[in-house]
Amino acid sequence: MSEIDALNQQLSVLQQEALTAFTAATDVAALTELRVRYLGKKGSLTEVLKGVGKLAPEERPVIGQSVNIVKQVLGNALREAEIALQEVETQQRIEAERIDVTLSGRSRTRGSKHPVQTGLDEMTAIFTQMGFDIAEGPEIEDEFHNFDALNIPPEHPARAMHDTFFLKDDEDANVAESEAKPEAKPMLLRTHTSPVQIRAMQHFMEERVEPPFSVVAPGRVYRCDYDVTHSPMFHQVEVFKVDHDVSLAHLKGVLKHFLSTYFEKDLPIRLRPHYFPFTEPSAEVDIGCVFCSGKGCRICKGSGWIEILGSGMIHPNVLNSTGIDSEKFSGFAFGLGVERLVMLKQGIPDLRLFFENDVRFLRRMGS
Ligand code: 2U9
Repeated sequence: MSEIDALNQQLSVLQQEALTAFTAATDVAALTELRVRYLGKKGSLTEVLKGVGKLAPEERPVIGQSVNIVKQVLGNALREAEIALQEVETQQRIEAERIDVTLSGRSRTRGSKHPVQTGLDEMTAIFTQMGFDIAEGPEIEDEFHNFDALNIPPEHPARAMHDTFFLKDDEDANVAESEAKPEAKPMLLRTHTSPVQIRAMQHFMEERVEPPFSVVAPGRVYRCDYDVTHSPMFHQVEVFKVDHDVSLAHLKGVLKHFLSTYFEKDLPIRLRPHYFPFTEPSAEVDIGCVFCSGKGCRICKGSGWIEILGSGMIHPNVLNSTGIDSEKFSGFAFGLGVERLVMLKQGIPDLRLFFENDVRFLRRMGS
């Protein structure tokens, strides 16, 4: 047999052998190995090419062409086999990962609104329905808005350190201790939402808006206190109305509508004289006991009445401090602790339950 015939035969055997191997491969990785073995730089085809050197120069291109054809045939066969195997592997993966739609679903636990937030929203809504505007303000306040403007004198016990959380000087200005200015004004966590009312009044005056002003201010407040009925953070709703000739009768009418709507029954209310620095006259407001309907029980300590909030006619000094002429205008204001009202409405015995995050409580009370 001539050299060229021998080489051609070698090529044909190689092609057959490779094609058989390709068909037998069961995965893409095996095919990759075969590609290296037959078509790689050190593969069988390269081996065959080494024999070309023994041929006469005019025979060489003939074999070269044959080698190229074999290369092409094998390349095509490899690609086809690869596509087929990839398809099989994809099908196998789909099969393995198939979702069983008949399995029962995994349920997600649903969150709910915190009972205090529900109360806050319900109360605010009653006032917006009566035409009051909602006002919000900063929880970090200065002494002017939290105390001075509200006619609370420097020696008043509400200013004492044990009631108010003051911020350190360096926290006020948000600068390093070494850079803190000694004259920086003291800042505090607001102890009531009244500074929001002051800011609202100032805003109206700056914008040259004339009364009537009707504002409801809901929000978080802070006092250094913790027991069955007190928490260092709690929520207040405060309301004020300023206009010509606003009287105690307007106050009582708004209170009566608010309390009967919130407690969902026609409750008797009474005003007892009291003292607050920011109102004159001032009154504490009681409702007929929601538990015994006024007959007298353990909750109302036999009196038939439950103290619910503080109120009064805005002190002239307070009106004047924001630039409202107290000779021309008068106003009423009242403030309430949201947690206390929610506790009474829902029969919750301990204020601390609101802040312990026990899901059994939150699930039962959530909405
Ligand atoms: C302005 C003028 C007067 C709001 C008022 C009370 C009485 C009051 C307490 C109830 C329970 C706070 O959460 S609590 O401890 N509030 O007794 N609040 S009069 O008087 C104002 C507010 C703003 C400009």
